[in-house]
Amino acid sequence: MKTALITGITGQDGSYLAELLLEKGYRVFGLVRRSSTVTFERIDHIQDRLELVSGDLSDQNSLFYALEASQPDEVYNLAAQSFVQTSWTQPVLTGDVTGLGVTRMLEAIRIFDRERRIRFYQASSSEMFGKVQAVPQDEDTSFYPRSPYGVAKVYGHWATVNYRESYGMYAVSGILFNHESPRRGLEFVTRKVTDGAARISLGLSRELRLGNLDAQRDWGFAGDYVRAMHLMLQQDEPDDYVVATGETHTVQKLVELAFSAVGLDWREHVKLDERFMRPAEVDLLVGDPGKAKRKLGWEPEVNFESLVTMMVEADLERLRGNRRSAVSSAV
Ligand code: NDP
Ligand code: GDR
Repeated sequence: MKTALITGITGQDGSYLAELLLEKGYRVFGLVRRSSTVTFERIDHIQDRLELVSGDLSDQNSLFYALEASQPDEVYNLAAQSFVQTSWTQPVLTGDVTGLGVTRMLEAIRIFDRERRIRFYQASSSEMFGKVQAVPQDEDTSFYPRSPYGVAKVYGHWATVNYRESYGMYAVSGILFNHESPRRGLEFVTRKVTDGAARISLGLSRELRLGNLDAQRDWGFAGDYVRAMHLMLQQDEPDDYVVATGETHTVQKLVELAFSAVGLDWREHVKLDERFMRPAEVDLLVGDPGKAKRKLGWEPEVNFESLVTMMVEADLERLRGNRRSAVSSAV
């Protein structure tokens, strides 16, 4: 039986990865932060099969304790301040957690695991490509990050490559393009739009305020992308991979699909709002997943249209359920 330690287990990807590893018979540990409210919504359904250890990527010692408690074969570093917009208002925290946090975990593994037994996965991002240098983007495309988040991810990416080359660690970096699901945080544009369309169709809200509708993203399904993370740690040699669908769509197209899924005309409900525009934008992301397909045998299974429908339906169901429970608690 293999053992994995997942940082960011309470996040979107952490929850899907934990499910996948449990299915494969892993013993799964998760690093969780202390909070005054419970943040386990995404792992509620599997919590009795997980072992949670308390820690924080900004606290070096807690990472040693987590390694000692879990004795992992594999470490998946998914924790981060992951919202791009917030990285402009909290650039130092983003640099500390999303960037330096990677070095803290690599250092903890380097010192704890002298035999180089532990395999390490770093959650790198297509945001590292930033300002368009080539289309589509692959493992050889140069980085030009456009936000403090992107800058921090570039640091974490090169730290991972450097520890592999300096110390012979099995350390890999998955350069994942946007991936979404019904568990996506409500602040990210896909979920904001599917939740907004569902709310408006149920009469719970009247309008949806958005920023740049022209940005283009390569959107896939998170459940597909965690399979690629696992595959990257099962290879003979450590290497870095782009994970993407190879298709790109505008934010406007996302909006059109979500609103038409609930039978509404988006033009009647969507308002542009300067507050959601970014100081520097990433205009066009589309990945070339050729290497992941050839070497890992990885393929995405959910296309963009099915993803949007899945998310709208999940939001409708959740909101109808909330309404029912509000009514029943009132009677
Ligand atoms: P989420 O924002 O959903 O989850 C982030 C996780 O990190 C949460 O569990 C959060 O804990 C945890 N976390 C935040 N700060 C700290 C900290 N200081 N110490 C320990 N844990 C912390 O992100 P996703 O699941 O979407 O993404 C997972 C990773 O993949 C992130 O690193 C992200 O940057 C990266 N990525 C994501 C992509 C995507 O499209 N989803 C694409 C490419 C990369 P809490 O619940 O307590 O807040
Ligand atoms: P992104 O995701 O920045 O690509 O980072 P997000 O969904 O936040 O934005 C995608 C695009 O939509 C435009 N947009 C809006 N975005 C938000 N959040 N809210 C709005 O109202 C809005 N209107 C337009 C944005 O300008 C942008 O162009 C995600 C995160 O998961 C990162 O952690 C990850 O690394 C990258 O994907 C790959």
